[in-house]
Amino acid sequence: MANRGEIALRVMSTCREMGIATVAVYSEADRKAAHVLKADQAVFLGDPEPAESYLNIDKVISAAKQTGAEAIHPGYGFLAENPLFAERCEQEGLAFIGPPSDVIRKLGDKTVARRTVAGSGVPVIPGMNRPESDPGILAQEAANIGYPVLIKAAAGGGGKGMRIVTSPKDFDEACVSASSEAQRAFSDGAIYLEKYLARPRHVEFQIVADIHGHVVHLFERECSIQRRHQKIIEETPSPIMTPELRERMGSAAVAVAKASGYVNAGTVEFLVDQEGKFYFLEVNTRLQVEHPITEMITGLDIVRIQLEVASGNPLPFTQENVRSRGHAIECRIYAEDPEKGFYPSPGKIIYMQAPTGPGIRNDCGIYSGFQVPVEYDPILSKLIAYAEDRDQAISRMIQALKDYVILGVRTPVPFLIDVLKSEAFARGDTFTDFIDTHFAGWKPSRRDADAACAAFIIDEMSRVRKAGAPAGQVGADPTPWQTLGPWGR
Ligand code: MV4
Repeated sequence: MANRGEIALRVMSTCREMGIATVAVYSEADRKAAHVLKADQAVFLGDPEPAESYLNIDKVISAAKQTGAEAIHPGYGFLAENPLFAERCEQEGLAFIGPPSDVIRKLGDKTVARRTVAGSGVPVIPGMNRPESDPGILAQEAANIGYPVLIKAAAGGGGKGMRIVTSPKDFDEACVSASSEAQRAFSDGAIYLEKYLARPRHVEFQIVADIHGHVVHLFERECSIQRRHQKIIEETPSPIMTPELRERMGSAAVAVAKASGYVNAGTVEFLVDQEGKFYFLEVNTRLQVEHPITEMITGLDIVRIQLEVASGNPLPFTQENVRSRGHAIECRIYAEDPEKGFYPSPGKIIYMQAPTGPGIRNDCGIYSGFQVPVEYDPILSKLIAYAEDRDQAISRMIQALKDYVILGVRTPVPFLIDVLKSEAFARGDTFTDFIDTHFAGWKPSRRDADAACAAFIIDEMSRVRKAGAPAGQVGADPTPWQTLGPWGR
């Protein structure tokens, strides 16, 4: 398992079910991490910096070889979409749990992905299909496309190097800054242009494909609730989906996978505009953070499918007999302080208690006492709520978030509760500008009230204890529920 945190634990859970022995790799900062404790074997990689540990191809490959591993699962992030790593696994005779390296390379270049898809009849956002660095040609292309245009990095995704340009006077400077950001982020400054779709929805389809040419989609995920291109809440089904649109987009996703020669699990991203027209955006050649909501509505285990496909087995279902039922929502729980611009909030987990109950899943990478390192993405866990319909799933998620105790680091749980309680979310008004529109400058509503409530209870409790236990009270330490009667909902 060439990864850490919640995704490492999640993948190893399925491995154990299948009787597959697991090898964890870890850095100095993760000596006591949960994924190390859970694995059958663990190999130390080195210093905490990713370049010396989880991003170090030589160290990860040698850990696999020294333990006799037959396969490597990359998880998401780190080396998951690095074609050189997948290629190295292939050269070393290690099964890479993901697509072939040439497919990762092809789809990693957004202009090649657009060219590949354009030939398959799938709608692509109007724009360029080749990168360009000459300012004069770019300006001409922008005029042909028509403002507003979006400048994008050919080698990137996830919003890095993106610039929205609404008028020609800002165009040249925006190209320079977009290209230099792309150079810094992807060591490749190549940029290209697309027509900018205002207020789109971000809807993606899960794809699974085996080595026998079978390609099946496992329905959609609505991922529009994002903050600075980081998804916060994901759900399935999408509030905007109709059976007809699902059939068309699902077929388009399958066509993209077939045109790309895709194998294993992947995600085809689309943008849906205000008129309900959809456009191909990009393909993510990895298992996504939000895959659990698809597992909840289909009852499938996508990691198991990945391992079966990597073993050469055919998909155990067809498009006709795969079904979805109910509604699932995922909230990502990060060590970030929502009162300080969601700035990372590393530290020691002094105490945590995860919610449980019907339809609640918690893919968790931490435990009470764990020291959250500063070197990595601060995701702690993902909380998933499943129910028969959207309203029930929302209320189930709200209750679960209220029950989620994580002391020692700040998390966006109070923010997530307010988002899920909001009218806009209940309406399904989930566009990519949702957070900026409805929650810019959010502040918690109850902090002072909570503190006052706690102070009152403590004071009341000490008075009660001094006066001796009330009649009928069993045990030495009465609880507020026994001494104060119904209080604080
Ligand atoms: C777009 C777009 C509108 N028009 N492309 C975001 C990162 C990567 N997944 C592609 N993304 C977008 N591409 C065109 N032609 C809107 C997004 C987008 C987005 C853009 C700005 C702010 C937040 C966003 C969230 C999701 C998608």
